[in-house]
Amino acid sequence: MYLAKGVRTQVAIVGAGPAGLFLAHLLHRQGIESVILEQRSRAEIEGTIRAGVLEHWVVDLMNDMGLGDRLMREGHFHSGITLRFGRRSHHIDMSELTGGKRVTVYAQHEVIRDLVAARLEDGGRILFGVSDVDVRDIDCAAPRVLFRQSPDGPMEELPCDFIAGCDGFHGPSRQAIPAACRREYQITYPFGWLGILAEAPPSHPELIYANHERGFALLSTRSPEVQRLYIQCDPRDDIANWSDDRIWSELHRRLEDGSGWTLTEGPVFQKGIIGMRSFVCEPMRHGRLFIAGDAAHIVPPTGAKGLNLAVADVLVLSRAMAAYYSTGSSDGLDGYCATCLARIWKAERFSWHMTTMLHRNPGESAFEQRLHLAELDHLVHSRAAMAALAENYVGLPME
Ligand code: RFL
Ligand code: PHB
Repeated sequence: MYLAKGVRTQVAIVGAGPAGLFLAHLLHRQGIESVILEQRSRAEIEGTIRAGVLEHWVVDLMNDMGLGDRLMREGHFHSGITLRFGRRSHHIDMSELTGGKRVTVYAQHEVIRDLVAARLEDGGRILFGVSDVDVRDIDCAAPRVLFRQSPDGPMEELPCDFIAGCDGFHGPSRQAIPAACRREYQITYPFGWLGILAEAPPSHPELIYANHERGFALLSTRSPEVQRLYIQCDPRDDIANWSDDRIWSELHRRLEDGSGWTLTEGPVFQKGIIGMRSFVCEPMRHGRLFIAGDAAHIVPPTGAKGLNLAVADVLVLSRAMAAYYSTGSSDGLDGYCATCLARIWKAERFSWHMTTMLHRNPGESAFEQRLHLAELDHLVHSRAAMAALAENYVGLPME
C-alpha cells in the first residue's frame, strides 16, 4: 500500500503490534479513520514469536469484533495451570476459582495475522516497511508524523488529530515526551528466559510453571504439533552455549516431578534468550500523543500480561476518542493515563510477584529461597491465595 501525498487522517498509529492493530480495529468500529505506520514487513510481524496467553476478556473482545473464528477453532482452552515445586505438582483450577473463566493459549503472531488480514480486507491502511518515523507538534492542535515510505524515498508527512504511539519499548514515541515531563520506573532482573519451539506432541494438558533448584521452567503449547518451552538462564548467556541436548536435559530435570510423567522431546526449530524487566512510564500522554502497550510499560513474561495490557490500553483510548468525536468531550482523553495506570500497576505487581516467587535469583540467600517455597506452599493450600492468583491470571475485569 502507498499513501498518496496530502492525505490526512484522524489517528496516526505508529506500530502494528497488538496495540496498534487492536486500536485500528476498535477505531474503525466507531467510524474513526486511522493509518498505521510500521517499520517492519508484514512477513516479519507475522513471524515474530512472542506471547501465548490471552485473558478471558480479550477472547470475548476478539469474538465481539468478529475476529475470533480461528482463535475459537485453533486456540487451546485450559481450565487451569499446574505449579510444580519441591518435586510435587499442584493443579490450580482457574475456572472453578473464577466462576468459569478459562486460560486461553493462542500465539501472538496468530492474533497479528488475524488482525492484519481483517484490517486489510476492510480497506484499512497499514503501511509496512516505513522508516525514519518522527512524531512532531504533539503540543499543538495539528500534530503530524514524518516518515519515509521506502528507505531511499523522500520524507513525507501525515497530518492528523491524534498520534497513538504503539511502537513498543524501543520505538520513538515515548522519547517524544520531553524528559522533564515523564518519570520512568524500572527493575531489571538478574535472569532471563531461553525459549524454544519444538516439533513435538503436547506433553501435558495445561501449562506447567516450575520452581526448581536449578531455576524456573515453563511448559506451554502452540498446536498439536508444536510446543513452546522456556528455562531460566543468565540473560547475558550466548545461545550458542545451549545445544538441544543441554536444553532438553535441563527441561527434564526442572519439569519432571518423579511421578512417572515425562516430557516428550522433538526437534527444536527456534531458540533464543530474552532479558526481563519491569518498566512503567508516567504519564502516557503528552498533548496529542498517547502512548500504549510496551511503549509505555513492560512486564516480565511470567504473568503472561504484556499483550493483554496493550489491548486494555487501546480499548480505553478508543473509547475516549469515540466520545471526543461524537460529543466533543475530552473527559475520556484526560482520564486516559489514570484509567490505564490503575490496571498497569496491578499487572506490574502480579508479574513481579509471579517472577520473584518462581525464579531462583542467583544472588538470593538460602533464607529467601525458603521464603519463596513457603509462599508457594501457602498458595497451593489456601483457597483464598489461589483465588487471588487465578483472578489476576485470567484477567481482572475490564469495565
Ligand atoms: P510490540 O508488539 O513490540 O509492537 C510494536 C510495533 O511497533 C513497531 N515499531 C515501529 N514502527 C514504525 N517506526 C518505528 N520507529 C518503530 N519502532 C517500533 C515494531 O516493529 C512493532 O511491530 O508492542 P505492543 O503492540 O505494545 O504489544 C506488546 C506485546 O507484544 C508484548 O507485551 C507481549 O509479547 C509480551 N509477552 C506476553 N504477553 C502476554 O500478554 N501473554 C504472554 O503469554 C506473553 N508472553 C511476552 C511473552 C513477550 C515475550 N518476549 C519475547 C518479550 C513471552 C515472551 C517470550
Ligand atoms: C507462551 O506460551 O509463550 C507463554 C505462556 C505463559 C507465559 C508466558 C509465555 O507466562
